[in-house]
Amino acid sequence: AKPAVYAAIDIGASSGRVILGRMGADGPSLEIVHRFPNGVQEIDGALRWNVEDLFKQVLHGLALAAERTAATGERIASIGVDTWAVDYGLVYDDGGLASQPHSYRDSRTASVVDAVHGKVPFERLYATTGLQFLPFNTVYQLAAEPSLEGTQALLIPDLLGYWLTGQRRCEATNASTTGVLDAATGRFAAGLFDALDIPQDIFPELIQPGEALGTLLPAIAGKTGLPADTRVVAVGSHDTASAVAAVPAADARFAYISSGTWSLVGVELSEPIRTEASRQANFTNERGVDGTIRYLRNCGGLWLLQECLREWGSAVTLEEVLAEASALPAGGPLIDADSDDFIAPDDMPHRIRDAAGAALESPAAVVRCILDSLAQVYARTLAQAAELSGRATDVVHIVGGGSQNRLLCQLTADASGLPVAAGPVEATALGNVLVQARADGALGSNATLTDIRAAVRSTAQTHTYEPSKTLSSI
Ligand code: LFR
Repeated sequence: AKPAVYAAIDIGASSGRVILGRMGADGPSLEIVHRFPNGVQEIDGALRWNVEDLFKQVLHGLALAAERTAATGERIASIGVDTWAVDYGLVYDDGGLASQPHSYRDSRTASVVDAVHGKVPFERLYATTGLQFLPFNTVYQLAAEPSLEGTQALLIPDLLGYWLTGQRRCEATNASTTGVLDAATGRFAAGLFDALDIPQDIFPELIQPGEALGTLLPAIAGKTGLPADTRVVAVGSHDTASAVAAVPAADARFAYISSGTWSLVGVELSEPIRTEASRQANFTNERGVDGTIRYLRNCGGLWLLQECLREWGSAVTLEEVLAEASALPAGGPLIDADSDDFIAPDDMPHRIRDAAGAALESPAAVVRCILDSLAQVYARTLAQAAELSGRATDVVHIVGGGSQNRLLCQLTADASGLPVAAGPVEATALGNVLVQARADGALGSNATLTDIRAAVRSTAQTHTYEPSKTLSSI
């Protein structure tokens, strides 16, 4: 019999993909069967995701995956869904959506943060959840809703899973970004719900990565051409959890940067850290696959570059502007790439010039400023992560889109003084596929995260950047 195939639905802030993952004799391989754009849209006076459109794209991708596997005689063993975190759709009892889900980039929470902290001071929130303050954490978004009555909040991957299977659950790694999950127990903190006037049943029951969510609804099986007994399996549905699961680290002495729209910079721990120093440094304790703690800081990311490229249009290509930026001298102007001022879309080059207090005359100068600044943030955050956690690190793994940005990787090695192992670019999809494969028994019995990472290492291409004083080597 042909080996089983796993379908990963992986949707980020700027694009989504439906991917087939195969477990070959020498490790996993991926085939992208459908790619579609995503982005925040101004809908009904707010920044939102058009999640109904995304679901249509998902179904189209699954139909292509069904065709593809029918042609090769393969069988799709399961489907897993991951997306960005914190955002959700409010669903009525009858399954209808109250409105298109808000994006975390919408400013609606600005006016409610104080009221939330008035009910439960941030110190207490952090002592329980260990979650870093971000103005868009789910807890603030819920407070900004005109009404929660008669609805349940389904995080975006859970919403897509519900539409595929009819089953409502709240996947645990993503639940850890809501701001109401207890970091130590991994359960919802009932006391916080009461104190914040959030209905106890606003989220459905938790589900852990690797557990089966359900099988396809007959209508979905009909639309996609997949067998109705095709299973949907919970994965690390927070994209960062899947990415970290697929960091190709050989031992525990590593730090990681999941570098995409955002940069998630940190280490993997077995217990949360909720000290005063950790709170001051705004470090977060998100949950990873197998109950691990992703002790990290959410830092600014390639969003700044993406927004500039969007503004510049076809006149500027990424490859050319990166080559020019690499040729510019080190020591140029810096911005705080981490500032909340860059969360909203539009007019990014202008905002960066303002923040830099420099003319930054060419696109290359703007790009160099962004990348120098990101590398500074990375280096600072890596040092903090090591200090706060006591975890010694010999290497920094950069995974995701940023792993392909050679200038960023080299600047990070230079600024941090640590070797950077870059890749795989598709860590998130690999983490999604491998958690499914493990649940299907394809990694042997009792496979751990270490085995998942060994599987990634067997096929992933990584490139190492040694710290240097000059950029002449790239
Ligand atoms: C990355 C990510 C981050 C989260 C941000 C908003 O795609 O999931 O981990 O902080 O998006 O959800």
